[in-house]
Amino acid sequence: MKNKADAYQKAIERALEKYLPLPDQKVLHASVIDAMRYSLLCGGKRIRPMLTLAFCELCGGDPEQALPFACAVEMVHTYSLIHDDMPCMDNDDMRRGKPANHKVYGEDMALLAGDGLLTKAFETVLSAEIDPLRVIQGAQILAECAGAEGMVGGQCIDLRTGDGDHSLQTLQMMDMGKTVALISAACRMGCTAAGAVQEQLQAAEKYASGIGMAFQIRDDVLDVLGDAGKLGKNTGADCKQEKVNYVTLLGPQRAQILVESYTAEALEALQNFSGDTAFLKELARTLAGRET
Ligand code: GRG
Repeated sequence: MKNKADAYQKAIERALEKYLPLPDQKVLHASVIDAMRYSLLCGGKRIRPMLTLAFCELCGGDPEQALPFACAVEMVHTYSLIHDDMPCMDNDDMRRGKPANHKVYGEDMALLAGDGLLTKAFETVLSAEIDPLRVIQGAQILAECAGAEGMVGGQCIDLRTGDGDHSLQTLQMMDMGKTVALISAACRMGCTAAGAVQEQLQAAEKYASGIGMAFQIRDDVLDVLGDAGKLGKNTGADCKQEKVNYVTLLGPQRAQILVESYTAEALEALQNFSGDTAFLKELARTLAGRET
C-alpha cells in the first residue's frame, strides 16, 4: 500500500503543479493564483485523488489518463476548505498545519482563490485526453457532487443545524453531502475515466459511502476526544465540543463501532471487482483506525 500511495501521490503533486503553475509575478492577477497555489500545494493527504487513480486502475484504465479528474476533485476539495475556514463559515485560523488562506491573503482574496479553484477544476476535467463522452460524464459527476445536491447542500445543513435539529438522520444527511459526496465523485470519476460499466459505478458508490461515513465519524471521534488513546475510557459525557456529532449523540465507543460497520460495507462493495483491490482495502482499514 505504501509504495502504491507514494507513486500515486507523486503523480498527483506533479500534475497539480502542471495544472496550476507559478504565475508571472508581473501580471495583475498573480496574487489570486498565489493564493490558489498556497492552499492547493501545501500538503493534505490527497485521499480523494488517490481514490480516482485507484478506481481507474481497478477498472482496467491507465491512471495517468485519470490525472485531470483526480486533480479536479482535489481542487474542489481545496476550494471547500478555503471557504469553510472563513469567518462567515467555520472561522478557523489554521489548515493543513499552516495559517488558513484568509489569514495570509485576506478574506477577499481567499474567496476568489476558492472561486478560482472551483472553476479551474472544470477546466482541468475538460483537458482530459480520453473519450469525450467520458469527459462529459466526469464533469457531470463532479458538478452534481460538489453542488447544492451534494457538498454545498451538506454545508448548508451544517449551518442550519445551529437552529436546533440534532437528530441522527439530519447528521447523516449533512455528512452524505459534506463528506461522502466528493469522495463518491472521486471514486466514480476514476471508474468513468476507465469506461467502467454501471455495476462497477454502483459498487464504487457503495465503497465511497462506506469509507466516507467511516471517515467522517472517525473525524468526529478524533475531534471530540482530542486523543484517540482515551477511546476506551471516555463516554459521550466527556466530549469537549458542543457541536452535535456522532460522538455527542452516541458516545465514542458506539461511534467507533459505526466506523467499523461502515468500513465493512465498503470492503464488501469491493467484492464486485475482479481486479486487485488490495490498495483500496488497505485504505479503508487505515481510514477507520487513523489517529490524525
Ligand atoms: C464551503 C462549500 C463549502 C463546503 C465545505 C469540506 C467542508 C465543506 C467542510 C470542512 C469541514 C469538514 C469536517 C468537512 C468534512 C470533510 C473532511 C473531513 C475534510 C477534511 O478532509 P481531509 O482530512 O483533508 O482529507 P486534507 O487536508 O488531508 O485534504
